[in-house]
Amino acid sequence: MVVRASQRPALQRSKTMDGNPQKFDANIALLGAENVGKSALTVRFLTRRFIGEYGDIEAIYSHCDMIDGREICFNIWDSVCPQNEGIADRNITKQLQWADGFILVYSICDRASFAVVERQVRRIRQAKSKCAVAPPIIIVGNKRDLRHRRTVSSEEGRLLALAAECGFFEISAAENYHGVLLAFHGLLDLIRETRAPKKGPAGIKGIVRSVSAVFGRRRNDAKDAQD
Ligand SMILES: Nc1nc2c(ncn2[C@@H]2O[C@H](COP(=O)(O)OP(=O)(O)OP(=O)(O)O)[C@@H](O)[C@H]2O)c(=O)[nH]1
Ligand SMILES: [Mg+2]
Repeated sequence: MVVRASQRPALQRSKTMDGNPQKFDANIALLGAENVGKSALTVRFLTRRFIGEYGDIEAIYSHCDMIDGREICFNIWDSVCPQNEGIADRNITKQLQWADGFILVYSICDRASFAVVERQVRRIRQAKSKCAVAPPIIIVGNKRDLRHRRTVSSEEGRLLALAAECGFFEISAAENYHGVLLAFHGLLDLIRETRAPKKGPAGIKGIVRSVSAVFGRRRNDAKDAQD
């Protein structure tokens, strides 16, 4: 079931700014195996609270905040883990159309959930060829408060992120808000980078400057030779 908690169209990639230059929309999809804490992370980010049990509802939430004097609207798709690979493939197509960036969550005490994230990274990166810009990904190892039951080392998480050019955080939604905030804001920064206009080739002024630098140096060299 998909519950929409926002007024904006659910399956539409966010437009740059809704006509308001001060507003920035970021569509974020949370993916991962069952029970890893996707809903806990979402609720922590939205309300700063950890409530313990969340059910298995799929929902898109909207949350706006002023960050550095600019209104930022986070649209967060808290997904449920697909039952099989076929559904996962269909879902990823929809999610890629909608999302500006992904948070892939595993539990540090559930090895199988890490394997799910490895597959999801591959799936997103393979589908990347269909997108104009590769969507940024943050990998989150959750349940850090249960490190005495850890089955996935921090190193493994970091290496996966490094290999797939993703951000990485190991956090506990249960223990604190700050780590969750860092993960969401880390992804926001990456999304903003993908939307920033790329620098074009040097303009006419740059060319004029470099040409005159070359000729200016030649003139000086010739003058030095004469002296
Ligand atoms: N100890 C601990 N428990 C957590 C943490 N985050 C979530 N949980 C617990 O893990 C269980 C699953 O959390 P959910 O947020 O429902 O996980 P989910 O990934 O949304 O699960 P599905 O929607 O069923 O796929 C709940 O009992 C949470 O209380 C955490 O950081 N530490
Ligand atoms: Mg959930």
